[in-house]
Amino acid sequence: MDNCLFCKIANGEIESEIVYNDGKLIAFKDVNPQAPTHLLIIPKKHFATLMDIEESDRELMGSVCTVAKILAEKNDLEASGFRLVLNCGSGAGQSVFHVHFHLLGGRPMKWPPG
Ligand code: DGP
Repeated sequence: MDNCLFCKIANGEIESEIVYNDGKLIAFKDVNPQAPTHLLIIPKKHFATLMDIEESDRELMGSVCTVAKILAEKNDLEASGFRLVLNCGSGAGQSVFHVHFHLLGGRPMKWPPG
């Protein structure tokens, strides 16, 4: 997708600190971290929001949970806990319109989120 920041990160046009890459999903450090661990997990395939995925994307999107587990283990977050967040739409705080999951950990979390 032309002019999509996260597509450009996924294809290497824009630099980022990539911490995971399996060909279909990548994860990289958030440029504006809200917790000691703040990673973004994204499908390389472009979807502007979660509402753009289709039934055929079930496996791809489901695999995000497995990658979140792998990254939680790598960052020693199993015991302390962590949060996996997806903002869908500007009303929910989405600012980059390429589906991404925030993996946040390393500090206590409150509920409900703001
Ligand atoms: P959201 O508000 O849910 O759409 O989250 C977008 C996140 O993307 C936000 O936490 C900051 C992060 N971000 C924005 N631009 C860049 C960038 O150029 N590089 C990286 N690594 N993260 C970015």
